Amino acid sequence: MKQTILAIQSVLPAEMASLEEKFNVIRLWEQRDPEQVIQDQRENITGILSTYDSKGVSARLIEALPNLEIIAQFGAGYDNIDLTAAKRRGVSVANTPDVLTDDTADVALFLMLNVARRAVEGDLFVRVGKWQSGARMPLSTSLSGKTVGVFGLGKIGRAIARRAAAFNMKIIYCSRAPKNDTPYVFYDNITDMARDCDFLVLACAGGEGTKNVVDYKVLSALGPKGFLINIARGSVIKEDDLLIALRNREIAGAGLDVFAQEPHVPEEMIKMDNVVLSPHVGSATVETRAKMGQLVVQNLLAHFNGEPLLTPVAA
Ligand code: 8YV
Repeated sequence: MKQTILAIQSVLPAEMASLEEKFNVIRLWEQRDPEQVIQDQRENITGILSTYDSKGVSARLIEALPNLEIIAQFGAGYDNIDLTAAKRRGVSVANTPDVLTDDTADVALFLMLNVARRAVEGDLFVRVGKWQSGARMPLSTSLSGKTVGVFGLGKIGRAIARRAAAFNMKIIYCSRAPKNDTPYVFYDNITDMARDCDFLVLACAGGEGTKNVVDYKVLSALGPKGFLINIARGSVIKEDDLLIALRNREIAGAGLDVFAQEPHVPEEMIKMDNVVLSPHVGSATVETRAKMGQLVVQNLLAHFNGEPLLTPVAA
């Protein structure tokens, strides 16, 4: 008998098709009354396919599904899932790390290049004809020779560090504990690291442990020549403090792929010329989204075949 999977959001069509071949899939985003569908199917649902950009997998949802066995997250981060509730109910959780490491690290680099080298501004400068009419683009800032401070030296943080090293940058990092397999200098607190770097790059996990870590104090330490880059989670930054720092030019600029209340972006930020904005696209390539979808399907199949998950989230 096919298991029933509650898909909160869609994956790419090919992976959706392979999911639907093997499971009964409830396409929740297409339902007129999702709450009612969950209520009607509560006994049947044994798996959830979740994504970060959908509503979270709350304790309430987990408790409402008495036969739930697995939550397969389409993403590396899983701060949208109530892990405590999953653990309490003995529900397994899987995510999709590794396959998105390189693409997400690329986004950190493109944000650094964009904001420091004024790429978006330059594009507009040509499009509106300013260059053609003799105006001069303001000068930008070099990456080469500068210091990158990576907050969270996990897989993505390390991939960012490797790329930054290829740009002739010095790497320092801050994480819970020093890593003895890297040549980079360790900092045990983000404020000190912010003081010593030119680009503060956030690559940590989201959730309570990193909530509002980047506040006014950290931004002041980064200073008027420093850039803030965020490819982690919007929750890591106190967005109001960032707005103050950007407004008063207390930092040089920011490159942001993630925001506190996605897809909402503060109105004031949209008007700022010292910010490059990106709509949470770290993993958003055709290649990576396909690999993520395949991994989700493989994790669900492994679970229901009684095999170990390919990429389990530690309980
Ligand atoms: C999202 C991400 O999962 O992997 C993560 O943690 O933030 C992204 O890859 C993606 O936007 C799909 O929701």
